[in-house]
Amino acid sequence: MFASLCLVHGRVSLCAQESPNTSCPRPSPGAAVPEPEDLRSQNGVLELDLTVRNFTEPDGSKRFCYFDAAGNQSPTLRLSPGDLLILNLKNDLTDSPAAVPAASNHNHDHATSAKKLPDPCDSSTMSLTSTNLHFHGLTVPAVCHQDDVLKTSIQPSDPPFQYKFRIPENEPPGLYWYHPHIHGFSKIQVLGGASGAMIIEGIERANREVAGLPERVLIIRDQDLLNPNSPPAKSEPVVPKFLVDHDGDAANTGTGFGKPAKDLSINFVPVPYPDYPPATIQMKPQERQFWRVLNASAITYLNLAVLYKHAPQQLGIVALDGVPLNANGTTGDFISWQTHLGVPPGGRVEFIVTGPPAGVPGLLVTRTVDTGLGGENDPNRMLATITASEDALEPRSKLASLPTPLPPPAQPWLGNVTPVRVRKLYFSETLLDPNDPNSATTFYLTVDGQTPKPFDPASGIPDIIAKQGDVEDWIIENRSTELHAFHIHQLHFMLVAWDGVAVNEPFLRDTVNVPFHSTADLEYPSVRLRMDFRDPNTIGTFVYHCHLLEHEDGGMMGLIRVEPADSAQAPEKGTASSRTSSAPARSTTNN
Ligand SMILES: [Cu+2]
Repeated sequence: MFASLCLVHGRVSLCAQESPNTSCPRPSPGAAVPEPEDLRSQNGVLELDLTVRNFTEPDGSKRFCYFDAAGNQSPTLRLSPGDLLILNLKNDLTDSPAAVPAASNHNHDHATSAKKLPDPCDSSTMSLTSTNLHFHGLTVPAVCHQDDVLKTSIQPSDPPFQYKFRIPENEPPGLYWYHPHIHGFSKIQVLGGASGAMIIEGIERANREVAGLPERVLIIRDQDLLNPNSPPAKSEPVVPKFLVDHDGDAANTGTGFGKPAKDLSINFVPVPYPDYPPATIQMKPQERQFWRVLNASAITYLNLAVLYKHAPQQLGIVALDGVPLNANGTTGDFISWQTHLGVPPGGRVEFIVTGPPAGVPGLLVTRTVDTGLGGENDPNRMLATITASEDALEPRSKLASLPTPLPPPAQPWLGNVTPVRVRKLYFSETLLDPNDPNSATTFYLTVDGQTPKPFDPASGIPDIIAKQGDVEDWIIENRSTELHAFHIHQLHFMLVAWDGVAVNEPFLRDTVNVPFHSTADLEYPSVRLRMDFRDPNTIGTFVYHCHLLEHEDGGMMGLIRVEPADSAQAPEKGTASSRTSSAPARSTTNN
């Protein structure tokens, strides 16, 4: 069932639903791209009630939706650095299948006890109806009521659970997001639509090129195919055969065509296979706008392009993963002009786009991404038409025209800090039956030298112990034949080298692709990342993982403990001493 859109204050919006208790309304294919509702902090505080619900729609699709108190879905949370967020999350999920049994030494018996509910701050309950929130990209502490995802688990019987923390004063202005992070159930909830944007205000203070621009938040999500049994459109070249990969998704055809692993939606307007009827965006002719795009897909990579009369347009990247591109403080109002923008699941890209001239048809598309022999199929497809019209409504939000510049960063640029140690980690996969490519896959993210095993939520033993205040280099290898997206909570990192070639990007990321392995490779593909543990909030125990959520749910996750600077080093998994190189890496290219 699709809900119609409605006009609120003259703008297309997702309507506040009359009965959000009975459905999870979504726009129809081809609809105008609605803007998520904005909830803004006032007098330094944003307090809101958010309810998560799930429904099986008449078409059989499983949806998960966040509603605010007014019934708006997935509102955008807008706060400034220093503001207080108070978010009361009510879990109204239903239809619990059997909960995943937690490890025997944990308090799993609580999960089935009607009388004695587990403390949501110390619960190991992991089921389809458990939930919590991760604030992706924020450098806030990984503690309960803030950004802990390891022990925090909220059950439907719990009263509203309060998230309460201050946005750090030094949080870079940009696009962040919130989504559930229950191990084993992240994919189904996010794929069902449980995600929303969060904006730390003030990007025009970091880069004056965007001052005064109208801004548009676009959230690309993926979902199960609406028409899984349809043949491809007749306009497509014939692709030899359809295979299914280890995860049961349509396998990479390597051609840019064929059945996608998942459908995409843009602000919940579905763009279903096989014809990809585009959603619609109107702009005033040749108007400059600032587009803030979140890839909230569970497994789908994006490679965005804007085409006018089939010609790719220049898109001016201002920020990636919530951090302005001029973050190293030396590049002024730097903008990187590109004709296509790769965005892994979990990643964000914020860019300047100029609307088409009157009468010129425009298209927002995602081009194919080669995810490797073992990867999913992410073919070329349309997302939205862009039509120039003098009558186009302005987006709801506009950046300030006369911003006060941000103060310079208090710490030395990460790229100028010598790492105190180098660690190597690697992504790998094994098949239950090595001779059967369709047998079950186990996913690993292993510290080199340790024994690969899937993430065990009950273990609590860190795979890596780091010190607060340190900067380290991590080399992440990919020993599997599919692309993975490395993400770590609580901090941003700098991409130092890509596949052995120094890039020394003058900006930061929190999610990065790690290229897939081919049998012809002499070495495993890798990225080298400079990891920043200097922020006082980057402390405690938290996770790093692949942001393809079926990989994360399947075990491709590890645990890091960042200890206070003055603490004695405790052992990591296995024997710690042989696991890390203590030699400082003076060069970023020699490894
Ligand atoms: Cu992965």
